[in-house]
Amino acid sequence: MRSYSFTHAITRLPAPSILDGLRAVDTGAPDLARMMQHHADYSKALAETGAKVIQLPALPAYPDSVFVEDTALCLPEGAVIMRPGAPSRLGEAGEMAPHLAQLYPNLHHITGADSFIEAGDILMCEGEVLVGRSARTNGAGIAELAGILAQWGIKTREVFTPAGVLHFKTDCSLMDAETILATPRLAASGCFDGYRVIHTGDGEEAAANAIRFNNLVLMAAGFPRTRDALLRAGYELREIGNSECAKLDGGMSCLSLRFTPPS
Ligand code: CIR
Repeated sequence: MRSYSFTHAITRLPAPSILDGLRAVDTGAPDLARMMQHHADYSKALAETGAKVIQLPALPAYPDSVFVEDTALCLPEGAVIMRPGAPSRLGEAGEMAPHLAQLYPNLHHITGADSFIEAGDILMCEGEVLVGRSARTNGAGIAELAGILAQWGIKTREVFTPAGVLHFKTDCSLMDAETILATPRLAASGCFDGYRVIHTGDGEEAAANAIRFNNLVLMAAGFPRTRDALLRAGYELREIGNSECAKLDGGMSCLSLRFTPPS
């Protein structure tokens, strides 16, 4: 299953400059030591599935660089380096490119001066790729990505991110080829019609950003109603502390690139 079976993940250690990371609402300074502990738990869970986890060093020049997901989309056919819509994050994409170039002979780049796209807005499903327009991702960015994916025979479907939500995947995650975990406000848009949808629990919208990685579902700790719904559905869960990344609007998906490079 290309949408959740992976041999590799890339993570990046948080830097002390994380204190300057972007956030919609200031709920207090993230605690770097606690974030490092959560990050270690996260990497350990990924590795537990048998995947190779490549941990890149901290990049203090980019306060949000721990959120590597936004820099690239990696598929079995090739990888695409994004053009983040947040000006302070634009350079993170170039920092990721040489690492992916070692694994992908087929490395593409979003290049248009008016094209902006962050991979937090991209949900890779089994038979299609959903891309949400957001404050970080615009029509030109989506069109450029869709052109690259079309060369590989992959269908792109544009969807909308709810107002005030950072990224499309802030509000949803793929659980398996047929199943999406989503907030009721996003699922109500109809974008998951045809999929089985598991709703996050009442008041637990922040649990929607989870990941399926091989046999495991990694979810943020502290959301008992969503956890129980996923357990009832039969998923093998790992709850990971996310209190510090949450202060920066980050969650489980943001912390890694997950992929199987071409052999
Ligand atoms: C930002 O605002 O860009 C970061 N503080 C959080 C990025 C989270 N990334 C993601 O949802 N993929």
